[in-house]
Amino acid sequence: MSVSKIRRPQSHAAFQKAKNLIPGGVNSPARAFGGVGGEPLFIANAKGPWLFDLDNNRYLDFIGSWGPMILGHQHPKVIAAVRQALDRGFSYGAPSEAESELASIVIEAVPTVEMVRFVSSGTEASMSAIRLARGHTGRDKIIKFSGCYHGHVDSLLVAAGSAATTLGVPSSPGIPAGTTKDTLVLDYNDCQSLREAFQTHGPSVAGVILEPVAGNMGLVLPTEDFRKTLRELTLKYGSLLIYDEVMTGFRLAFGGVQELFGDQPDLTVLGKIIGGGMPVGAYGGRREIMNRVMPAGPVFQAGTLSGNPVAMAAGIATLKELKNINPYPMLDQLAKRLGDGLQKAASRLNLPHKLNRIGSMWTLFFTDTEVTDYATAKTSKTARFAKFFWGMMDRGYYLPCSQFEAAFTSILHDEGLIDATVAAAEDCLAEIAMECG
Ligand code: KE4
Repeated sequence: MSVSKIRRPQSHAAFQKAKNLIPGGVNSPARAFGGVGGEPLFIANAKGPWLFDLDNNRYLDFIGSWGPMILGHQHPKVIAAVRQALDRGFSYGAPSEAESELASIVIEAVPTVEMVRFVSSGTEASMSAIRLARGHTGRDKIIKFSGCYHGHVDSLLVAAGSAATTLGVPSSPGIPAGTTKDTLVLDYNDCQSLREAFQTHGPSVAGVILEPVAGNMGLVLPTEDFRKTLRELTLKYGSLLIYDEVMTGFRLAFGGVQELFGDQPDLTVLGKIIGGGMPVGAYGGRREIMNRVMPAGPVFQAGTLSGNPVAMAAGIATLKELKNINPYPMLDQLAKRLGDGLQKAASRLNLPHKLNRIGSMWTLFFTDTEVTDYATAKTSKTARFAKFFWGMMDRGYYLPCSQFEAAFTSILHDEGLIDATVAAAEDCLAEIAMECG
């Protein structure tokens, strides 16, 4: 597997030390560079659109903390809000008005959310939404889709069964078969298997959870038919439609995918941007459903740092700024400029590629197959992706360290930076084309 041409001794030393203290030297496998080889860089600090590693190399940041940093790093308004919050204390274990303030902003922004509960991660939010769907419907089965990731929720860490109507099996040690026996895994954008699954299991399906625009298999868009079939079947069988907008919420529009497409899910899962880089997750939906959550209702869910006042302050400042500047048209135009540039470069080199993009989320796949689900995403030549990843890293551009992740631009990725990225990519892709012969 290709790796970097640059030595980074400080990162290397930090990684050796971390590996002795933390499994794999990282606190999340997504950062371990497993999909691209080599060693993870250790970041010293970040400012604006830039990351700086321990060896004082500067990188244009295309992961943005896996989505949250849509305003770039250390946005002055977010910094000021966090500083003010710190002067009021870190955590109370009691309600604070900041929680209602962020809740009001989320409720006003997301079309189908009338009430919201804050937690500390997207995983907690997905897990709680699943529990609520089961508690609200009194049913057990959940449908998810291959390639969609909703956090490390036991019942969702499941490999597809052999047929569309076959219940899933655990995809990780440590998860009892009983935990995933009620989870069905279907293919994204596959309306036929969705119909089959509902014909077989419909009356026992509590909910269907999906990324309404998928980022965790690389960027994959839903077809209109898929979105409409999801809503038609969940309404017909009385199952809840759960949009996991942890990545897309406040990213693709202020009201997320459901604003962009006009969809009406029953529950919405949020995270990332709503914390502005601090640990915040949320789940929300119609009042009649959300009032089933304890202490208003019987469905249990709790958390020591849920609604943490400092995290709330970061989220409030971030969402207020997004509402104030409405960056989405500009984000779309600049990311289009980037995507068009990458496509032109790869095409000129006759390098098989597919560029999937929506707004400021994009993925360059190294395949000549249209990427519409996990199976087609996996036709990408990941060895070429790894070469691209390290070639761009060595030129000062930090891409997501996996073919199966979405890249993000921020409001600070201006035309000059985008054009410089395209120029670097042309150089990098030419090297790959040369090596491929
Ligand atoms: P967290 O528990 O990581 O806050 O959120 C889980 C989650 C839920 N839903 C979606 C659509 C998500 O993308 C995520 C987390 N995303 C990954 C990267 N795509 C986080 C990176 C990591 O795990 O370190």
